[in-house]
Amino acid sequence: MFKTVCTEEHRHHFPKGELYGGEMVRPFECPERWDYIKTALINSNHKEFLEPVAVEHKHLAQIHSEDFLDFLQSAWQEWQDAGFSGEALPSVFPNRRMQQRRPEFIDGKLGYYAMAVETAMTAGTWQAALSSAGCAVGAQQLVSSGEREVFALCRPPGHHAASDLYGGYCFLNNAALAAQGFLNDGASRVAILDVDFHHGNGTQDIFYHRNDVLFLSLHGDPKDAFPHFLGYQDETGVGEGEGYNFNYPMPPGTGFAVWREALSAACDEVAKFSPDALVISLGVDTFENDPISFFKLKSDDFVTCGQQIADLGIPTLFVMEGGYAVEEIGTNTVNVLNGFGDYQ
Ligand code: 7XA
Ligand code: ZN
Repeated sequence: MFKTVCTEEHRHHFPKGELYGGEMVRPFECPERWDYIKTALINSNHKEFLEPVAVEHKHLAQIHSEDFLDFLQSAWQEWQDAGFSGEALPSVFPNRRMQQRRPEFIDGKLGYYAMAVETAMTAGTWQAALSSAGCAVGAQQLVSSGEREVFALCRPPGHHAASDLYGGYCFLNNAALAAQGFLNDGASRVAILDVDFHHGNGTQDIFYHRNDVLFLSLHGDPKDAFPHFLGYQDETGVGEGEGYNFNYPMPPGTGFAVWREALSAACDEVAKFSPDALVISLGVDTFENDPISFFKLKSDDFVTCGQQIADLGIPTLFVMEGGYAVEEIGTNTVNVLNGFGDYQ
């Protein structure tokens, strides 16, 4: 039976709009996702829910820069003080041959810290992001204390957030904070396996120079899929981190047979690394009916995915990332957990 760390505080983040296909639409990343997952957990007898911990500032600052944390906390107020009446969205970016200097005005700051434009901030965004990080770190602490498996039902998600970048619905990198938490609590090596449809660019970037955290990501080829500018196979780490980053990009239409081979290859690397703890960045937007993705996994495939991860025999923390086929998100998520939990 899985323990789940989650909180109603996620509801403080619910922007009305997302820029998609040239128009403002209702965000795909919406509060009902959380509701469907929680209901599926209860229906599958995973009924133990725990509140998040308060993440210490010094822990946040191990993963995110101080100036970025200041920005996230004050962005909404600054946006309002500037007299804007809509939700806070970036509009101008420090692109090629432009200065990488942080502007003073909030419109410029948003572009300086954003890696994409779909993600709006509102009054409760910081509170929700902080509580989501608290779910991941609270769940990590349970695993560090001896639990074999725990689920962090995080919302908003985190894997696109780098040390000083937000976007792709992410503000604080929940999986990275959890991995760092394992190290702080005595682990020597941690692996993060990202099975979300999208490349975990933020997590990769945070640990790219490091050899104490192995990062592996299975995802839509960046040639065709968000975040487009990171996630190629030849990104293998730098300096001490060389050889500790693995990307498995796959083309449109990829089904479970091919996806599973990539999962096996990634699991082989995890086993070689022999980590003390494993963090799964768990997105179920690999599902065949996901509205913004292009893999073809079926609901039952998620059970097999969980079993394959369980085979590693490593204490494991599942951190929720994406998944936008809202009515099936609960079943697909719980299928992974049940596959893992039933297979010991
Ligand atoms: O894992 N990341 C996500 O699920 C968010 C992807 C955001 C895509 C936005 C493209 N317009
Ligand atoms: Zn995703």
